[in-house]
This record gives sequence, structure tokens and C-alpha cells, in this order.
Amino acid sequence: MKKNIIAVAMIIAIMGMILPASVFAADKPKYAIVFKNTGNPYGEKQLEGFKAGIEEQGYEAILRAPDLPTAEAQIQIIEQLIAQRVAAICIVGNDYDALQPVLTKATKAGIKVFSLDSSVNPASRLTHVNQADSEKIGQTLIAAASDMAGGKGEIAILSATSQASNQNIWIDFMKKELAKPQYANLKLVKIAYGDDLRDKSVSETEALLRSYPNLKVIIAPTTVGIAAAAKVVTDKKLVGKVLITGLGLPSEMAEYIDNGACPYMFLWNPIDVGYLGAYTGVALVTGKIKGAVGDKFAAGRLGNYTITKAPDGGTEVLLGPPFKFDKANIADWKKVY
Ligand code: RAM
Repeated sequence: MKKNIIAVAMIIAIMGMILPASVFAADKPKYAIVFKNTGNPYGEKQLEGFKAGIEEQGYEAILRAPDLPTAEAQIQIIEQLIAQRVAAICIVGNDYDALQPVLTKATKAGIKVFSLDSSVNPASRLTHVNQADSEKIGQTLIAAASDMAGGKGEIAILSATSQASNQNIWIDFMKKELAKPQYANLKLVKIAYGDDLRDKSVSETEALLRSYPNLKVIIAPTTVGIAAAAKVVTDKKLVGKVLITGLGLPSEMAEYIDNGACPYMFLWNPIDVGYLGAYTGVALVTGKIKGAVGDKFAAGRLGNYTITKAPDGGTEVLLGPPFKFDKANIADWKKVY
């Protein structure tokens, strides 16, 4: 008996020496994340956090994003991931409803599907990893615009794509907020879409400035849009006349906070959003949670989380409150993300 055990142990040891590590790695469950599109530093940080969270739990991460932020392009990637038999798909949706057929197909193939950052509809997901309270983001951005406009005048929104569900939810809450009596003198003149593409965001900002010469504030609830808008205002020497606020990446916005184009802005830590997604995915695959209200799980260095009801009727995991960035703290944060 003892001899047999020793023989088996020796065989395992020899196999470990002669077989490449990839043979063993091939059995590791794969966790995929699909961002909106490539070329967005915010997205890269989110993917980096997801990868770190998956790998520290001993699994393999697959990081994907199409060239353009469309639902069609994400559908192709999801089809490939289904064929690859991944354990989970974490989708940053380019459309709230259009991904439902392919995500349902993934679910039927036994893949745990959930969204992050930009949600898909509740029928397509087990839960959603939300970066911050959507209503509070809307309220905070309108309060900031009102503050910068001195309580009255024209404001505009420069968003991502017209289909991006995260931006659309925030814009809906901004509109609700604007309907309150204290904002009666603020006029939202236009919602423009830069599609989270740098050049399009620049040309949309230029068009806003041409069409609305009295514009006081542009709110860009997208890191690509806010950086483009601040650059245009700076290049056109309009700093102080038109102010920019919204959701920005400190590393991209530091120079525009320093030069006054953007007095202050908000964001969460995108690395943490991805990292929380990684722990949500593993908790779903291992059966620790189902994505139901009240489900609890531990998310590594971030601590404990509980799934709650989302405003759209589905469920969500909320990372925490957003941070405010201004001249006083931007120098420290621009090095972090
Ligand atoms: C852009 C993307 C992302 C959003 C941030 C605020 O990078 O649209 O989805 O969460 O802005």
C-alpha cells in the first residue's frame, strides 16, 4: 500500500516536471470581461482591476473590447466567449436591450452573466456591479453645473453613445433634478453624443460652442467626453467663460483642473470597479451568491458587499460613493488612476 502511494506520488511529480504548465492552466475556469471599446484609459483601468481580482483568486481572466462602442461588435465577442466555454461573462453594455438574445444564449450554455459599469436589462443579467448610486450622480452633477453657472443660464451635456445605459440613467436623473424649483433658471439646451471617441467628442464640443455662444457649463458624464471638452475650451482660450464638469479620470484631467477649465469633477476608482466585478463573478460561479437581494459576499481587499435592489427593477452591487477632485487633491490622484 505504502509502495503504491509512493509510486503515485512519483508519477505526479514527474508529470509536473515534463508537462508544460499550460496543460494544468487549461483547466482553470476562465472569467471574461467585455468593455465598451478599446482606446479608453478608464476602460483599461477597469480591466486591470478585474484581471487582478480574478488572478488573485487563482483563475484566468480574459479581457476583451471591440474597436467601436456598438452592441453588434460586443455580440460577436460574446459569441466567441460562449464557444470558449468561459465560466462567466462580465459585460459593460453598449446597449441596454440589444444584447439580450446573445446573453440569454450564454446563460443557457451555463455561463454566469452579469453587467458592470454600464448595465444590461435585468432579464439579461444575474446582477449589476454599479460604481456609485445613479440618482446621486445625477443630483451631484446638476448641483455642480448650477454652482459653476451661478444658478442661471445655459448648460449642455456631452455624453458617450446615445445607447450607453450608464450615461442614459445618469442623464435621466439629471433631468429629474433640473425640474426642481431651485434649478428653474438653468436651461439644458442640448445633449450631444461624442460616442466615447476622442475626435467625435472634440467635434461635438466645438459644435456646442458654435451653436450656443452663451453656454456657461458643459457636463460630460464620461471620462472621454470631459477630457475632450476641457481640451477644446483650453485650446479656444475660453477657460472661465465656459466651464466643464462631470466624470473624469484624474490622470487625464489634472492639467484642466490646474488651468481652471474644470473647477472640479467626480469619479470612483475604476480599478476597484473591475476588482469588485472579479469577486462578484467568482461568487456567482462558485454558487456563493445567486444575484438576489440580500446575497452577501467578501470582495478581497474591498471587504464585504450585499446585493441590493437596483432602480431598474433588477439587482446590483454598489461600490460606494464617488470622490470629488479639485485643485487641492488632483496632484495626488493623477498618479493613481
Ligand atoms: C467613460 C465610459 C465609462 C464611464 C466613465 C465615467 O470612460 O463611458 O463607461 O463609466 O466614462
